[in-house]
Amino acid sequence: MRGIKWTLPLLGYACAACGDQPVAGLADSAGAESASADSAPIDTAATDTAALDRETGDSGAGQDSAAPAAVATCMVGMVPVPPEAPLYCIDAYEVSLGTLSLAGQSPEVALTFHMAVEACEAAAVVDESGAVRGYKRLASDAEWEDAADGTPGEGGWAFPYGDLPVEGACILPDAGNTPVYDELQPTGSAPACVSQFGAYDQIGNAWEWVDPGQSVDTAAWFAAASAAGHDLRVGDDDRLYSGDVDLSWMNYEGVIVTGFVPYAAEDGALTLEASAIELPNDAYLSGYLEASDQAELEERYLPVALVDQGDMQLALYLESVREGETFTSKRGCAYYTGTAIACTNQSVSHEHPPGFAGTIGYRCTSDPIPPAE
Ligand SMILES: [Ca+2]
Ligand SMILES: [Ca+2]
Repeated sequence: MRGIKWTLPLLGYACAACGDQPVAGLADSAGAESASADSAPIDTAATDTAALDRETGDSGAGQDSAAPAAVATCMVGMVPVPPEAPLYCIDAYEVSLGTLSLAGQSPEVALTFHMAVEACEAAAVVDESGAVRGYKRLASDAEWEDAADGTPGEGGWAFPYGDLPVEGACILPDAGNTPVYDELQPTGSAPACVSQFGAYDQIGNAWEWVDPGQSVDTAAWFAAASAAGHDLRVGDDDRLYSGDVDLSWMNYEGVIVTGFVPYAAEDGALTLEASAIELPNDAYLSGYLEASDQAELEERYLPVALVDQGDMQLALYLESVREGETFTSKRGCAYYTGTAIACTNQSVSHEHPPGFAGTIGYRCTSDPIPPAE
């Protein structure tokens, strides 16, 4: 029997007061649901003015047909990336009040990934005349990151405000990961936490759902894993077999599974020995299998289930019914987890299933509005 070295800390039942790490994210299910109840009054005038200044740098753009150098613009509340030749627009603030991008509001949270996608796709892009010019979409990983790092494509700052962390700039816990805030803060209330393009609170305040544009593709996972040298096979009954010692399990439902000692049985069937853990009633855990070199597998995760075999033995099965399931990204950390050093524009977590509804907000992007003919 050969031992398998786990490469991830195994996670636990969602804890109400997790001193959670940025990668864990399980505390999203705890607390903060009441924050949306204490929204500040809307200051649309101030918001609109600020947004317009950022969007166009020219309040007449789009209306003056004689302006030869007109560029595409963004609707009120969105900022162009980059301003000089917008590739896309992004909400300047975490979404609040349904689908709006406004300063001074409590961010929408407790939505699933699917709900965030639908909310963005239902939000009209409206031009200065009030005409609908299209609809928004949930920010993709590339869009979200470039809006934060200030450089479209490769490169950019590590933090919205620069390349060095500044404690207190964004709405995050302190350097020891002890919360400074006990609830979500109004959007845009940290004046230093703004990117070069004018997007506020990408780091901190609410976590944000972001679309990685990937879904479960079992064949692609096996091909990539094989190419990377992993020995992993699936039996006729979907049970997984391996002589590989470099795989790890990532929990899917927010269940604590510390205490597992994974090992490969004699025939190579992947099995976890559950010791000193509290199994859920059905002893069925749905999650992902990942390899330690996951980045080289292009962040593909294999959908697997742990199935109780009795005697505290859990077998790993491929969960083929999840083929095509959307992956999710979660970015930016939150007021209750992460630090100024740990939470960068480039950090990304993929651990939540698309149906998870915790303390995660979102922001939308859109195509720019073309200049008037
Ligand atoms: Ca970039
Ligand atoms: Ca945020």
